[in-house]
Amino acid sequence: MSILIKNGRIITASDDYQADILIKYDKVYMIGKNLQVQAKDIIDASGMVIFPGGIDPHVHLDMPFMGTYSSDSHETGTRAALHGGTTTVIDFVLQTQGKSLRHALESWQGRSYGNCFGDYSFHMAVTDFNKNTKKEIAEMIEQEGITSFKTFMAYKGALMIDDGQMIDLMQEVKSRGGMVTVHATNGDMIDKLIAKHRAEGKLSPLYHYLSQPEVTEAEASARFTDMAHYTGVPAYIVHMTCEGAVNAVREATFRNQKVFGETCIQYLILDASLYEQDPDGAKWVMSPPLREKKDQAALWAAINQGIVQVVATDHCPFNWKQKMMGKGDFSKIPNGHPAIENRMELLWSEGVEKGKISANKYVEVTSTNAAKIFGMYPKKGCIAPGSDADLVIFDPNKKHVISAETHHMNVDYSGYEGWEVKGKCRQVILRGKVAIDEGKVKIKKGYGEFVKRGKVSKVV
Ligand code: DUC
Ligand code: ZN
Ligand code: ZN
Repeated sequence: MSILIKNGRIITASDDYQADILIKYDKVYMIGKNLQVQAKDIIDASGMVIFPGGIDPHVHLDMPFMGTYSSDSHETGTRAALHGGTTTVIDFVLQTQGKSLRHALESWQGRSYGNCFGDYSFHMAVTDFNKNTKKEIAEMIEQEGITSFKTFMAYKGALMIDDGQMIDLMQEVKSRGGMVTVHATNGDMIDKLIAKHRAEGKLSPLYHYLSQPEVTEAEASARFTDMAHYTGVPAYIVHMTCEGAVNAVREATFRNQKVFGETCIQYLILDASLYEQDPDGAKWVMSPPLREKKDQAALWAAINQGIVQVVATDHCPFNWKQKMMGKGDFSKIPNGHPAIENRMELLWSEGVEKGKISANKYVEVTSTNAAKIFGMYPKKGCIAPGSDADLVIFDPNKKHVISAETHHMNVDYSGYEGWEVKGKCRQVILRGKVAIDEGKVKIKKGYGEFVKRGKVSKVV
């Protein structure tokens, strides 16, 4: 099994050059100018750019949440991801408070195993850290290849841990070579504001936004980075949305602390004015909420400054009927936004095409940095001999319009309906197989493999 891709413009996190790529079996075998080699299949990539398959390290597939389940399964979610150039996702296993990590892992394995089109891995969300859970940390890292542990500083009573548990968890994870990640918002403040708005009869989607002001995220981000500094654990803040959170991470980097930042595509290009629509604003009810234009500017700058290293999605789709569980009460709207399929094309169009980030930076934040931070590099996240042949052959000139009518995610609306995008994935290759060819799926359910990840890498 071999594929020769000819005449493409190869873009990695560091390089940008014209060459041919020979794939043998599941790996990149050789890269060179005008390769004179035999191959079973030849793809002419003239006029195309080729970059490493996208890695989205923040998705919630088939996740029980707020009285329902996110509407993309591992099957539909990873398939939609492939359509949009994302070849690997990292999903979140959620511990049920009072139960073990193993119990949660088995439940996620049961729903995902044999069902994925694309490659996938898991973070473990620790929602109840105690002496039993503590024993399981090493087991997750050593036996399961789950090396990152997610925490929530909000969603009290369901997911949140307190600062005492946080410090204990950080110490254990550090001693075992893992990383702690966080949903950094001040849960108590948010709960207070939600209760206040509800008591005042302020129930429209706008009050979701007004219940989570910037300070709730800035404060928690600073507190988290301080705790990570105190314990010495490598740390990662998911879905940063605002200037205050960026400043907290910048502050931490002054003391040369290992702290990484992620934002999501929606926070770069959508803003809080969408919440003025009622009930349509429910489409953008996610936590943290969309912010202001000044925050978008701060996030783009933070990407270029290397403070934010990853652009993910926090893909957590709910159909409109599910969203309308919160009709007349914003606090009951399931939080989440569908974007797993749109991230790569939107970021190219809004970021590279509009001159906000370079093409190399694009590869860094959509693939390479996530591979490095989460222990998958150089298997994933680069185009080099020996790496998995996960490649996107991308037509930078092809325009298209995003719509729920044509997308592949299992959700009946799009947060980007009518949005014109320049640039489209033409072929998506996963471990040496063409998975998507001009919009057609060429692989079967179950092709996607679980990726066991390494300990926190020395390459970042
Ligand atoms: N935020 C969301 O919007 N959905 C899922 C979980 C989260 O933190
Ligand atoms: Zn979150
Ligand atoms: Zn999330």
